[in-house]
Amino acid sequence: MIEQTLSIIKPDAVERNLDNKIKSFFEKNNLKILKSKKVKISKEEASEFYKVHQTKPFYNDLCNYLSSGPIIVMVLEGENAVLNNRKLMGATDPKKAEEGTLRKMYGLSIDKNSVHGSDSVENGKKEIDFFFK
Ligand code: IDP
Ligand code: MG
Repeated sequence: MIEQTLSIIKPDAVERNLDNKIKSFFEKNNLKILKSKKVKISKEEASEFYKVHQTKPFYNDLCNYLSSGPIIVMVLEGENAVLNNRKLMGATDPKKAEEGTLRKMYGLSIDKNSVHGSDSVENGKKEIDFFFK
């Protein structure tokens, strides 16, 4: 099934100018970049975006982090885009991510893990609307 998913290049990766490398990695792996923009969001917007994690101990740090610098938000499209993107990203903790995944290649730590990807088609739609509606 052709799906769409939201991808974010997080502040740590934007800061290190990894955006072109990450974008070509997606394109080489059957994910077409339909939309892309660089934005800086407020802490309030980050808190809204990561609302599902509001009860987690790391929520406050996570929202501070996502709003700490420019990010690049993208709509990716392709066959099984949600799962494909999750595989390309690798495990949340870069230390546990498989070789050849974005987080293994570029992630610095569990919080500065370079990329975000939607975890379902349904959440992908919500996340795409959040940034592009
Ligand atoms: P995901 O990004 O792989 O989908 P989630 O569990 O949805 O992982 O968590 C969202 C983000 O919250 C992660 O990408 C990571 O930056 C951060 N995070 C997750 N678990 C922890 C933790 O145990 N400590 C600190 N940050 C965490
Ligand atoms: Mg998640």
